[in-house]
Amino acid sequence: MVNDFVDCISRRHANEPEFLQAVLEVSESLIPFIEKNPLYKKHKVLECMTEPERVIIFRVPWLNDLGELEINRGYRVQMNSAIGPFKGGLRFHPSVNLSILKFLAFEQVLKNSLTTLPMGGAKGGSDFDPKGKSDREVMRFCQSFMTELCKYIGPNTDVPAGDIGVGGREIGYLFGQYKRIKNEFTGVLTGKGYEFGGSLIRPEATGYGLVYFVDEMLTVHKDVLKGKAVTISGSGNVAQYAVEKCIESGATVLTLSDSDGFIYDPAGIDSRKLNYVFELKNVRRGRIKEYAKQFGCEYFPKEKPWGIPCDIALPCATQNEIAVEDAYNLVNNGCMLVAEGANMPSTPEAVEVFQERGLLYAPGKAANAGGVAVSGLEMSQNSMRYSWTKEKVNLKLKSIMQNIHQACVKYGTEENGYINYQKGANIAGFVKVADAMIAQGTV
Ligand code: NDP
Ligand code: 2IT
Repeated sequence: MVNDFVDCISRRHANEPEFLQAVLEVSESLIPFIEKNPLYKKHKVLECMTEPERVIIFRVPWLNDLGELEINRGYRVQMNSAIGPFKGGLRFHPSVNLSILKFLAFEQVLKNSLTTLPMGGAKGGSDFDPKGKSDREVMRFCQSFMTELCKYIGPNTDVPAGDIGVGGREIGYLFGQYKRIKNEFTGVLTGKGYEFGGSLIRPEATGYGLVYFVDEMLTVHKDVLKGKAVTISGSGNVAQYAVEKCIESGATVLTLSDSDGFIYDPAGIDSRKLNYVFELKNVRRGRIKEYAKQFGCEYFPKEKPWGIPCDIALPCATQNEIAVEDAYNLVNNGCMLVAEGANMPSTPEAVEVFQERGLLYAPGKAANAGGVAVSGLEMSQNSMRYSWTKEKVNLKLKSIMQNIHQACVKYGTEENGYINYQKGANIAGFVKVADAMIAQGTV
């Protein structure tokens, strides 16, 4: 089966490298498991899961501030609805294409299953670049995007949220347009403002959840975050709240980055400096190099932070940001744990290095599931027309991250005791979706 499946999938998706990468990574752990469970083989579940239920591609025309017409491309990949309505973020970034969104939607299916909440998997977005655009331009773009997307989503059908380039501002504009067109106030998006149905802790959830997961990984080895040196990439939503939780746990965060370069602050990013980052990135929408100027530390243009010695690395920017040479740098400098805040930030060769050298390595679909988990909790609160306190949502988030960790240990512990979190997350996420697909006769 291994060769047949791999040959077939490689041929079918030769022009979709990121999607192929994600599928091959998952199949490596799943195929031996499927071989031992003939029902999944008989129903060709994996073959079926790698074909989206539906893909929507559409034109997004909008007017810039000069009154000129601009055209972008919009997408929604509705990958799998076996265990709940389609669910997953929207990404606005010039690199967005079908391959990237299919990889993200495929990962989302397994991730959402791991949360134990009833959510299928999807991803969408556009090649629109919000950088350098005025608020009004972003608003007009979001309105045009939603004018088409609203035909295919709904609180019981498909519930989008944020991802790269889509935060509270964009979700607000998208929600407003959906409400205007449909004349319905419903939980059709998550990550909304608190005043109009957003859950408390949703903005914090991915970063906090990542650090809760790291805590669990360390606990297995009778170790703690306190006193650890941490390198983080990115400086957006996930990175910011990962820093906040690291500070709270007594760890020292040394780096942050954006697509232009990274800052190295040997004294550590404290709460005062983090407040500066919040304002810099979320209000002024400036570049991370301004941090170096403000606090008198080093800035490395066009470089990634993986050469800085650390105990723990948390990639929180984008896919394939840790190449094999970065992995060797991390390992040779004494890094003991890598947990992915971003989706698929480590290349397959980098993951091999981590696993061969016995690092604690957690893939994004397990470690960053806190974001979509609290999105699931936002959906529940919207259905009840009720909202829970910060404390309650935070406790639920922590318990979900602990359960995901447990599931990884259950399915991923190898004979020599090494916890292969990648294998554990893939199998644990797969089983629930596969059983639901077979039961519904969808395969
Ligand atoms: P943001 O848009 O808030 O921040 C993204 C950060 O990553 C920015 O600092 C950005 O720099 C940097 N970045 C983006 N693309 C690139 C690139 N091609 N090369 C280098 N740096 C880049 O996004 P999020 O923080 O929400 O998302 C970060 C990662 O986390 C993504 O992989 C996303 O899929 C994943 N994720 C997000 C969740 C969420 O709830 N938001 C949930 C789970 C995972 P610049 O500003 O220069 O572009
Ligand atoms: O990759 C992800 O899990 C997200 N961008 C969050 C998706 C969501 O629906 O909250």
